[in-house]
Amino acid sequence: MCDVCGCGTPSHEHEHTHEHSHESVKTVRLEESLFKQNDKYAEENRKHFDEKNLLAINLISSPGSGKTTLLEKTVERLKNEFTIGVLEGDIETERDAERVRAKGAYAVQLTTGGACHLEAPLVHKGFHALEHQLEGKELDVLFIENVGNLVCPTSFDLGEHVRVVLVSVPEGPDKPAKYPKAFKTSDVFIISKIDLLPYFDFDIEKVKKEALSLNPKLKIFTISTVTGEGLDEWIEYLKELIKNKKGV
Ligand SMILES: Nc1nc2c(ncn2[C@@H]2O[C@H](COP(=O)(O)OP(=O)(O)OP(=O)(O)O)[C@@H](O)[C@H]2O)c(=O)[nH]1
Ligand SMILES: [Zn+2]
Ligand SMILES: [Zn+2]
Ligand SMILES: [Zn+2]
Repeated sequence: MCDVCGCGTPSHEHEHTHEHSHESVKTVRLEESLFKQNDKYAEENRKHFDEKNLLAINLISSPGSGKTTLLEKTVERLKNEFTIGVLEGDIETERDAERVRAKGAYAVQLTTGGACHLEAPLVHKGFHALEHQLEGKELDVLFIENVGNLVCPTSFDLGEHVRVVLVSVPEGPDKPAKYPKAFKTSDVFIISKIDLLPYFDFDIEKVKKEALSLNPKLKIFTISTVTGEGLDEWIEYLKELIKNKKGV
């Protein structure tokens, strides 16, 4: 699945049975240096964002949970008041960046070319590329849409201030229990596509309770971008955060 973290690499098999201590040591070292490098850049990113009083938000979810659609609606609602940047993480294609650009955001597509998550060095590069588009303007908020995946992105700090995890109603109610790290490391939980609740066996209160049992600090929103339900609360929350960050 992933060229970088090797999350989909099959373990090798052969006939003899010697211990693989040398290989496991190498793997651990590689992982350590990968995370060290990531954390160094994450701190650098956060420093850049803080120097500019810019609020950075990292959105993670399974593929197709509605991250880009929510960003389209969010950009529509915030663009008159704030300057918005978006970094769009995908394995391939420029489509998501084009979608949010069409709504009025400055956007840079980050294609990972195989990796199923974003890492801080690529975000750093993308942020500087985004700055070149601004023509002297200052960003107020930066959304980073991670690659659709509920596992790997949870292990990589991108320098964000707020991490948001989305689960859409058709994905089913078992996601918090199955992917606890996504909920433990996030600040906000969005249940998306709630217009589909009549058609799915999805007990919202139970899902909220399960998520809160993993992380009592989670702020929870329930949203449909089709009916617009829940969008006001999300937008008000963002406005408050952006203003606080700007110190106004
Ligand atoms: N019914 C319903 N469909 C939605 C809603 N939000 C998004 N969708 C649909 O869900 C599909 C996926 O939406 P995207 O916004 O592209 O999802 P994503 O999370 O950005 O997908 P990836 O970038 O591929 O991970 C699209 O067909 C959307 O129209 C919603 O609130 N209700
Ligand atoms: Zn998307
Ligand atoms: Zn990965
Ligand atoms: Zn830099």
